[in-house]
Amino acid sequence: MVSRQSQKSTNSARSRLFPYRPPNDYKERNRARSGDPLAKSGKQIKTLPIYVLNGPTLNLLGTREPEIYGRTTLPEIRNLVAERADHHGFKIVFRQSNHEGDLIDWIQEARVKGCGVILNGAAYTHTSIAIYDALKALAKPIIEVHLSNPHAREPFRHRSFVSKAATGVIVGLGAQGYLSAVDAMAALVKGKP
Ligand code: CA2
Repeated sequence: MVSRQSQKSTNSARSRLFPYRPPNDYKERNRARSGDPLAKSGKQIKTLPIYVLNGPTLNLLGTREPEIYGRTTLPEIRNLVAERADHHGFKIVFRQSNHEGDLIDWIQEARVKGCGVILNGAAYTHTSIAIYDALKALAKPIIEVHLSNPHAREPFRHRSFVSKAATGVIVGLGAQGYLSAVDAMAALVKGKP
């Protein structure tokens, strides 16, 4: 028989050892949001947004090389992603930068403020150990997305440091890949992939 006191100290020892327990956190937030009676408290728990991060030159989408990257512009992808996320009950933070450090700062921001990261790291995918390290420190679901299929392209695109840290990878589906990534992220966060 375990006394309430010793159960309490076991729990606090456990939470010191494992301060972050993603699946239960996600489930609880989600229950509270949907008004699920299993939610532990009557309090509204705010669901964190999905971070959708885009690397260098993706700001030029739709203007050049449509045969590789399609005709959809990044602002159009942003709107489609926001709509799809909303369908699943999520907000998004959607950003693009040509600078590696910005992407790293935003991945670190998502550790606290996001529920997961969808990342098209563009060329940094194939070069950046710094982004890999930032992703490894995230401890939240990560979906890697590419509009094209890098494996069917030049050999230097075959290596991805992002894939080594990613929960899942979606390539070669154009803008649709971002929407599939939102579907997958919603399922992961809700704990029913
Ligand atoms: O297919 C993808 O989504 C990529 O991440 C795109 C990157 C490329 O370096 C990766 O290997 C695969 C390049 C993004 C450049 O975007 C452009 C947009 C318009 C015109 C030219 C490039």
